[in-house]
Amino acid sequence: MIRKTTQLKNMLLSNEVEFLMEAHNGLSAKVAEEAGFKGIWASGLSISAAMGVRDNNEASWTQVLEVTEFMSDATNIPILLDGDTGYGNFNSMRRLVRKLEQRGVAGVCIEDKLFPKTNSFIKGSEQPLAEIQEFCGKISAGKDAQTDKDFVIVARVEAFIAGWGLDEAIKRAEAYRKAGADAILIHSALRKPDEILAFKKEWGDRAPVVIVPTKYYATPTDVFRDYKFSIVIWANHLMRSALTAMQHTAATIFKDQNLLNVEEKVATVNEVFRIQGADELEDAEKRYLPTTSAPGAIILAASRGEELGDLTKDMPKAMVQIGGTPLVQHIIDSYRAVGVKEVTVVRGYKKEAFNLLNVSYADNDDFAKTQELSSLAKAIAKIEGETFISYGDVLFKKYIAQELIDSKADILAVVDYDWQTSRNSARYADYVSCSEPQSTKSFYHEVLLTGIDNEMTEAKRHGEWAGIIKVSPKGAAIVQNLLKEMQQKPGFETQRMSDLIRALIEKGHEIRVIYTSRAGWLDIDNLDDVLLGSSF
Ligand code: SPV
Ligand code: MG
Repeated sequence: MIRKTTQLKNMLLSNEVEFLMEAHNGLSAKVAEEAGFKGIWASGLSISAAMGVRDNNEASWTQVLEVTEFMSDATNIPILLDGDTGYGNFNSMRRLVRKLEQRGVAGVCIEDKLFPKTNSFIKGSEQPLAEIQEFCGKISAGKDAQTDKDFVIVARVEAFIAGWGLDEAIKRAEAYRKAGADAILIHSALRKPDEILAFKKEWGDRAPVVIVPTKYYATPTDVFRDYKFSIVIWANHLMRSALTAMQHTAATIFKDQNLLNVEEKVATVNEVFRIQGADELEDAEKRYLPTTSAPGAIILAASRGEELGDLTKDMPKAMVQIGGTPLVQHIIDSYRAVGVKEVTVVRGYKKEAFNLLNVSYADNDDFAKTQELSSLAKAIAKIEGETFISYGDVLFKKYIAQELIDSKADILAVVDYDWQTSRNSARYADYVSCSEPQSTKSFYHEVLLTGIDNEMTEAKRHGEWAGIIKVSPKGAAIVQNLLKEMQQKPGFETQRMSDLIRALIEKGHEIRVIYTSRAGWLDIDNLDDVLLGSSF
């Protein structure tokens, strides 16, 4: 990319009339750039106004420098700073130039008035001008201080403003050119462009000439073209338009005491985010932030649980009270205890009975005709990042959730090695075989799940799956993809979690086993369990 200093220099030297748009902070600088302008005028009037102070050097030069730094960081186009009188003598000017170069500002314009200055449109004729030699020394000092050969110094002649006439203006401009100024800014407060046109006619092409048609705004731009001015500065119009808009908005809201008449007329918050570059930060976060976001949990709670009889007439099993709290809330509490943030409950039967706080819901409205995987599929987008998947009728101890969190394995399943002491051998159970029975070795999570089947022969059984799995971010992607694949095949409606686990094994994915005893979990299968649950 061409350096900003070189861009501004090229604008000064080009044969076309070029334009600088005023800006006074990072936001307005972005607005000017997005509108298509090739360069920015960092106006002293606008910057001071935006700061709520007067254009009389009430803001210190380093405060102005800070503003220009934000403007420079916010844009890719060059900035010409309105440097007033250079904020002091030749020495101040040297330091200013060096600091502006460091902050990426492409040039500075200084005017031949005295510090502290007053805006040219306030009693201009009463304003004293700088002594010519003193001002020339300031220009030379600035040129000697710059390290980038294309940094631009514009000398602003205030002879017309102070009422000194054309000859004085030309005399000063010529002295400043000889002192090293890259261009002359000739200023005028007349409503007609007479002074600046007379100046340009007399001056010819000795050096580029910059103008500020704030007062002679009705002059057609083609006149400036005909006279071969170099740069036209629209010097304060973003600040002034912002002022009008803000006054109107403030008055309307004050009067209405509501936002209805304003909302449609102001930029949306999303537009603010866009111009701030929020997208870029989001991308960068993906690249640079560690992906240890909080784990999530999906709880399958779509079924009625007929075995609980009248208890589930008006509510699903997951909402049945256990010790005064809904069953599923106990499960959520165990998850929260290990740092789970987002909990998704898949509802089906009597879904309106769910009234949990801080959970999101997914709905399997076909719950009567479908099985567990159809419910899981309703929350498929939530199988992302570290995720627990479990049933809405299985209580488990917090230490089990903690053990699952502590393991970095991609897919983990909790297995009850105590299957023989099942309270109710007639109930449905997902029996599993493992690479090894429970032993101290399983403490290190080295045991793999090798099969799952509710009709598995006793000889093969190492335990019963406790209805809980946990996946890492990588494991989540595996499960999500496999579920998508299974969804496409006939018979998906009747498939259970055990079918998913079996499919994972068949595809060669390792499922690590966390062994637990009966003491670690409790599935609520009948009224006895509901009572047991309150002391679990
Ligand atoms: C500014 O924009 O601050 C200027 C131009 O210096 S003028 O206000 O016209 O003096
Ligand atoms: Mg100014």
